Amino acid sequence: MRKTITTALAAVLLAAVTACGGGSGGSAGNSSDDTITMGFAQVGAESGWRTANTKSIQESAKSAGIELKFSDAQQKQENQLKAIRSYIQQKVDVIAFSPVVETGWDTVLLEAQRAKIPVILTDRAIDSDDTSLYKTFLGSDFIDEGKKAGKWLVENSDGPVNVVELQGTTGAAPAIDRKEGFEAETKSNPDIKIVASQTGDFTRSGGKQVMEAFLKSQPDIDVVYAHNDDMGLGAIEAIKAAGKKPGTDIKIITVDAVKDGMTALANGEINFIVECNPLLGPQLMDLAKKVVAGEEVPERVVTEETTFTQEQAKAALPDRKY
Ligand code: GZL
Repeated sequence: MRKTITTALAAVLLAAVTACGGGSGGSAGNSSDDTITMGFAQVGAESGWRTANTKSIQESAKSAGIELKFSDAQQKQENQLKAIRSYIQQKVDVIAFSPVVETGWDTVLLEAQRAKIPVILTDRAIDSDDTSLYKTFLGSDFIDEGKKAGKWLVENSDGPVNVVELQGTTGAAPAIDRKEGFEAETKSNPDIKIVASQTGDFTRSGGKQVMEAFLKSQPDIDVVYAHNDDMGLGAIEAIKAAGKKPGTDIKIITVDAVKDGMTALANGEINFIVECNPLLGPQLMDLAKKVVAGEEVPERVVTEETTFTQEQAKAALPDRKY
């Protein structure tokens, strides 16, 4: 009798576990049918780039038939950590996120691994020795972006050049790497000096505040290198308020190429923009389907992007998607 009860209990338990392990590809997903559920932990809504990136992810999930759970961390790592843990609790099929900073992710990603939920990094990378913590990283080469900015300056300057740098969020991969790339490219020219460098946190208000301080503390500024358009646009406001002409008295180089930045470039208030493509949604959804199905994916997917001069911006603006 006891044996019969035990066997029946085991069968019930097995059925329960199998039901919880629903979702396609045998992952931990809890979707009742084959619909993939993705938990996405976004950095925030700090810039025009982020807005375009969020729109791309949300629209692509809809087109791909992927159920999207989405959170905005307001640029705080603790909020991203909370969101990822919530997705683990909800047993989503796949987690994707753009790490606001490079460090502090190993523990939560181990929790996802133990829960058998695959993770995809998009936009920004993490600094971890354990590459098994995520399936792939889809995003730009930020060092290359910094090099492109530096190369333009080397090719378009003659004699001593004092540069002030508006850095992105402290500890963020794009901030660290865009600085590294720019310095690597400009160190070949001893006339180019970075006389001041401070974070504006990738926001327009941050760029304006830091530029106001630079204009007071630096007697002779020739160039602003801003790690994104939004900080560059904030710097333009500060430069104008100080009675100077942005793009002429002080040249400006930025990264992103969002519509507001491209408009300032076309108007001559910015001099050069390095593109950083935010439209990662379609590739992310393709990668998610492969990962959930247990298919192999490349460890690194680098997004394609270019650079813009004033003339190129004028030509590109009418068709610009973001
Ligand atoms: C870069 C992205 C950066 C953008 C900023 O991939 O992480 O964050 O350059 C955004 O505009 O805030």
